[in-house]
Amino acid sequence: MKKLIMSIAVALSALSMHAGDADFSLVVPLPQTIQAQKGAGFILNATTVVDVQGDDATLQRDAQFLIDYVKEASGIQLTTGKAKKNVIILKLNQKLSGEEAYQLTINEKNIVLEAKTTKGIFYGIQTLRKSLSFTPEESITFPAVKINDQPRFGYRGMHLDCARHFFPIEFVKRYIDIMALHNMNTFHWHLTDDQGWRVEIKKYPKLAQLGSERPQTVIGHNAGIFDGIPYGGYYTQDQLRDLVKYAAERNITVIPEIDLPGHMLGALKAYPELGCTGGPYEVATEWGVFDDILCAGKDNTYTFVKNVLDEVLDIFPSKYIHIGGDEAPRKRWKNCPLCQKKIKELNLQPKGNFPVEAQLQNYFMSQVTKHLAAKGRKVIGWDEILEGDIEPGTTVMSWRGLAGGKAAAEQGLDAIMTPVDYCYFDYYQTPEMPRDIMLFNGYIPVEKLYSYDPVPADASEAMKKHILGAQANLWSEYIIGHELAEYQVLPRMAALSEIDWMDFSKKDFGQFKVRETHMAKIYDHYGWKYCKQMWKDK
Ligand code: TNX
Repeated sequence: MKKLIMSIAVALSALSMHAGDADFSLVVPLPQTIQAQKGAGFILNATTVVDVQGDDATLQRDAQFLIDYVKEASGIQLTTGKAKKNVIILKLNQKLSGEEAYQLTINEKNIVLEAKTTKGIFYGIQTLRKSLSFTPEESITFPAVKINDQPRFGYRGMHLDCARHFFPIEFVKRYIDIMALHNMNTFHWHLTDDQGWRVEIKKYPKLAQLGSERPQTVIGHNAGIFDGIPYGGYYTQDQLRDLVKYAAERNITVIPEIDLPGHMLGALKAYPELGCTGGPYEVATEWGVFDDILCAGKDNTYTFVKNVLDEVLDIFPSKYIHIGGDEAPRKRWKNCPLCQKKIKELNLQPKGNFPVEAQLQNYFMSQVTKHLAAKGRKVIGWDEILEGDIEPGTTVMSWRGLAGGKAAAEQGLDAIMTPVDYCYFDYYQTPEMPRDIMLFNGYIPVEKLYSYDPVPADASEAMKKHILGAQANLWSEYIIGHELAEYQVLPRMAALSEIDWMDFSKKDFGQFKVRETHMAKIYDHYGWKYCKQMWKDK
């Protein structure tokens, strides 16, 4: 019955509307409140002007985004200017609260977009953009409404692994564009791994020269057959700086990840003296976890890591730096005289069920953390870092389920939730058969992801306080080419955006599907690939 009433209501509102009208009920993530106002709506046409109040340069730039979006979506060319009516006003208002909040007030005369910060203005503009029909129009009617909106979480993240497969910088910008449309604000960039080092480091040129190239790549799920084709690629520091700026203009902070002390074969190939055995090492040609990691017993290793990170800090101004910490086997350290000497010197003792080498790993990580803290930065690590003593102020990225987030919060540490069962976008989003591409064997359909709550209602107070938000990861062992990358993240990024933005109690998968049908038109408009399975499922 409820469903029937809903569909009648939707049908009736559709009847009174022209197909090209703006419709805020179709925006993803759905704004927190949309209240209808008395009176007629606003008619936007080629004579509408955008009035940027004040002299904030960022606001000027945001106005240009708005003008570009309207042009892309409808063909209507707006200009900036001043007017009494037929005007869209953008203004900062210190009386409003919320770092990313905005308020939109629409009536016959004008659209007023106000926020405390330019971040809020940017999201208001995204909402205006997503309300458009993306069909050529001469005029667009906006309903008379008042919208008050702000995100549930301050950390809304997407990750991209450019180590297993390299994505050219043009694609990374496209990925940032997709994120911006979905109000995501953090890009976690996985830049180094066993299969390739992808950052130019001036002090250690061999990282890019040798560490970025593998001789060949395994076919399929480590089937033992190789393609025989050398594979490589890295980003210059200029390219990275340009990307940081591009993302910042779209309110996206880039957090670089230099994965330590494991997943380091790229670096070990270039500088074999940094490993326990001294090598020689090869950049990995298969997927998985490898025994050779950085030696924690040599002073050189610490110097190397600090020097590398100093250059990374210079490129990436983010408050957080991700230093990995995942999947580092301690086999080499057990047999390495220098690592064992270090353990003795430091008088490290095993903790709980974990061997003493886990404490050595945490010593290693805490040296790095202290170095970064002295330069005003904070550290994020994968949840394995909880296996030893951890530096205060470290943020845990919880990937192996809820446990990491819980344990972190109980120790008073912040956590970012990226559980493998919900947030791994390298997994399938289509059911068992038929599957036309080879990926990891996990299955995360959009509906399952949509049901995820980073802070469940029964969570402890500690969790409520310390969970910063949710992130999804696109590991790229099997992600070859930008079309597949887009297909894997869409439409799942839209579901993630509602997880991070909306109150859990307001979410409804059926309604999300209706909104997403509209969003798919926007994806089509920009030529982004996406998976259509959600619309095939009942
Ligand atoms: C686990 S999540 C990894 C990655 C893999 C991924 C594949 C994490 C911290 N490590 O190295 O690419 O699984 O899904």
